Amino acid sequence: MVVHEEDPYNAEPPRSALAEHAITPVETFYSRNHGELPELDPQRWRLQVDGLVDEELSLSLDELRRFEHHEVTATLQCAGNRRAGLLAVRDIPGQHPWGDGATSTARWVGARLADVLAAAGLRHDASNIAFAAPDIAPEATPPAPYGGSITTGKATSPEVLLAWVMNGEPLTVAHGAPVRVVVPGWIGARSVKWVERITAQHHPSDNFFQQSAYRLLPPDHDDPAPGDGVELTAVALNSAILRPDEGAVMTAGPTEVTGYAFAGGDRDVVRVDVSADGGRTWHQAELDDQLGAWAWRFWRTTLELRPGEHEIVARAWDSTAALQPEHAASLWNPKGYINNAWPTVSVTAEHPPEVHL
Ligand SMILES: Nc1nc2c(c(=O)[nH]1)N[C@H]1C(S)=C(S)[C@@H](COP(=O)(O)O)O[C@H]1N2
Ligand SMILES: [Mo]
Repeated sequence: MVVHEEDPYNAEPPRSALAEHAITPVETFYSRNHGELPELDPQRWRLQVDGLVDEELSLSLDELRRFEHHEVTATLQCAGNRRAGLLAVRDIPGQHPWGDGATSTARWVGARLADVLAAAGLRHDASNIAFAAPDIAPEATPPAPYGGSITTGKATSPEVLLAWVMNGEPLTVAHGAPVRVVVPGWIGARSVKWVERITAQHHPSDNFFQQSAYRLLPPDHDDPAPGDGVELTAVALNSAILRPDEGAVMTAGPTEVTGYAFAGGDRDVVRVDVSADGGRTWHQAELDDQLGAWAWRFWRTTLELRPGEHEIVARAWDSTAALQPEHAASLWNPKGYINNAWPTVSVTAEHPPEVHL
């Protein structure tokens, strides 16, 4: 793993490791933590459901597991994924320089948040569902527990889970044990780990990570107040080249190029173009089978590389016919979120060794 910070633990898999499996093994899955990992006792853990509900609930893990179980294959993607590309435009102090690996895909099993909210008698006037966790984030002023919220419309969609299983195994502490929220298609920040409280309310969460972090600010906005900028919700259409790696040196000839593409919200990836000449000419990549409506799509193509330097570029299209933006420079923002510019890697193809007969 490429470790950006030991404590709290923040790490992403290198491109080559991410490319190996469309369902990311737990030990390869990126980790994004804003505070020290809380070790919760699953026997004593309870989930409070309160706010605009007819009947408040306090569920033990066993009680939560009595709700119908559902499996969803979902990609989590941090809003800071590919920030390194924005840092190349202009500095972003105090933020991790994530590469293409602050995203991973798993099979999650849990109860539907919709079912739990229905059991509590969710009131019609609730517009937002807020989540609270016990881990303390020092970056909040003053230091405060992690939290966030999603709209009631999303919260009552069938894909949103309170999950306790990841890839067939009990959820690990690093990924939110005993129970985390999984909000497929939305930025990773809303998939609150170690969730302890769910509150139905008239407004978004007032947590630091809803009001101050994970908001898109204009480039010149350097002294933001809580609530400034745009709250980040669905993930923007994005892609990355996973093979070959940046700076690779290979023998000229047919070269396999692979990567992922992910369209957040309820959009799908429908096309990926790949160029071997910096975007002058394009080939359409083959898309791997869809893993489900909420997962990334791996893509692959073979480019014929002549001896010399090449700039490989990719660009994805989604089911609304939207294309990724070309340049990171137009996307730069003070916190370095959602860099979804066309990914590029520079490689060198060498003459094949001469064969003397
Ligand atoms: N309680 C809590 N939940 C959290 C976080 C956190 O720091 N604390 N990080 C969020 C962010 S920013 C992301 S991108 C995802 C990362 O999930 P992972 O570490 O399982 O990959 O968890 C989200 N949920
Ligand atoms: Mo994140």
